[in-house]
Amino acid sequence: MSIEIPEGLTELLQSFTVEVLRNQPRDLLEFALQYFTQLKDRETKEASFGNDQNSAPRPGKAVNFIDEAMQIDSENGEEDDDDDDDGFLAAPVINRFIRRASVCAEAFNPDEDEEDKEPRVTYPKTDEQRQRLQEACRDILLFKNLDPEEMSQVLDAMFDKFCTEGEHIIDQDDDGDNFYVIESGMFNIFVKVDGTEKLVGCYDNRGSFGELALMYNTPRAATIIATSPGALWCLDRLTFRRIIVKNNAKKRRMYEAFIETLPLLTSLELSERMKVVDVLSTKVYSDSQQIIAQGDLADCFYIVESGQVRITMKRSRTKKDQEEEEVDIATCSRGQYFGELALVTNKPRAASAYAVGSVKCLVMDVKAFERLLGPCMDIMKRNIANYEEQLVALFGSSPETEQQIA
Ligand code: 1OR
Ligand code: 1OR
Repeated sequence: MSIEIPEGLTELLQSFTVEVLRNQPRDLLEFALQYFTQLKDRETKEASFGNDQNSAPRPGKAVNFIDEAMQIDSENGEEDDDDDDDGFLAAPVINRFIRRASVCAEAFNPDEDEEDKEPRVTYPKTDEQRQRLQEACRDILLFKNLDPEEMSQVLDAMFDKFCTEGEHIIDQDDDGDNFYVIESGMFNIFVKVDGTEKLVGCYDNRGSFGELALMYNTPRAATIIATSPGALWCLDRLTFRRIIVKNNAKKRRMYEAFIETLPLLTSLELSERMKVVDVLSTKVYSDSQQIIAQGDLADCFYIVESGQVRITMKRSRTKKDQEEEEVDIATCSRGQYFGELALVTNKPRAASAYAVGSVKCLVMDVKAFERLLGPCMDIMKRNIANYEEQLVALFGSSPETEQQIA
């Protein structure tokens, strides 16, 4: 007796199996349901764009799509650590896709990018609007690693939104729709602690929010309420994922191996370590250039990627002498971090840092870091005890630094 195996069955099951093994879903049935629904949706979408005249299933092609769609673990919202090129370009949940399409004027040009099947979003802007937008986006960490073409696509896709005092821009636990860049206005951040909302911070006419739910496919982690009239620039979920999340995947691949070697982060889960990469940027310094100035306020810390960094401290020459000299107190090389002390103690910078030769550092913005990985601060706090011992060994006791460490 011969049994006929339908064409495509083997590939279909193979692809599904690969995704199951990659994602290790707890609920296999639910995962299968999502997988095959997305597969079918993709096929329907392609057919309606005229890309697929032949409506027979093409498992090989579909697998790529599912690769993108399923990279994020549907069970707990955590990312799959095994990212590949398209890994983090996760497709949106289907109903989101439909909702987005009805809200935005999307231009689709199938010739534009063969790889890129998602419709491009463009909101026309006057020169004046574009300039304001560029200004608002200048310091946005997530945009820092984009190439000019990607940045231009992001600016095209952004649209403005005016808000009134008291307006809820984001409610905790909702699904993520947009990423927001502040042009003007004040906003409070609330996080639920034991069922009650706690004010954990605010934005004052600058900054951005709403990236976490879009990056990690998780519910909104905080509530954001306008406390004054304001103007926001919004970037839709699809464009955010297509450009920013994909770009982060590149960055992860670049830094994966290095991050693995950092003692500071060894206590973190692999997925947490990869999130660290999402919030870091890089800076290059030339020989003797100052990286940190003692006494300055701090908003980031550094990890040396290459080169050496000299840490110095100002000291009076004698007890009576008003004149100060800078004394070398430490050197940091590849893999070591510095600039964390001010963040942990909430004090100005305790020392200065200078590049020795050319230096490349990973820079961690503390706010981005904290909202992702609060516990890492605790690890640093533990390490700070060492400063006190070294301080005594180097100079005898220094009340000023002791106070900072306390
Ligand atoms: P989202 O997409 O989750 C809410 O939507 C946004 O609030 C979130 O992205 C962040 O952009 C922003 N914890 C979580 N989210 C925060 C926090 C935060 N601050 C701003 N957002 N904090 C930790 C509180 C325990 C405050 C850290 C300074
Ligand atoms: P920061 O944010 O205060 C300066 O900015 C950084 O220099 C500081 O964080 C530390 O990361 C780094 N005492 C204070 N800061 C030090 C020290 C240090 N060493 C490195 N940094 N001591 C030297 C210990 C070898 C104590 C003796 C003066």
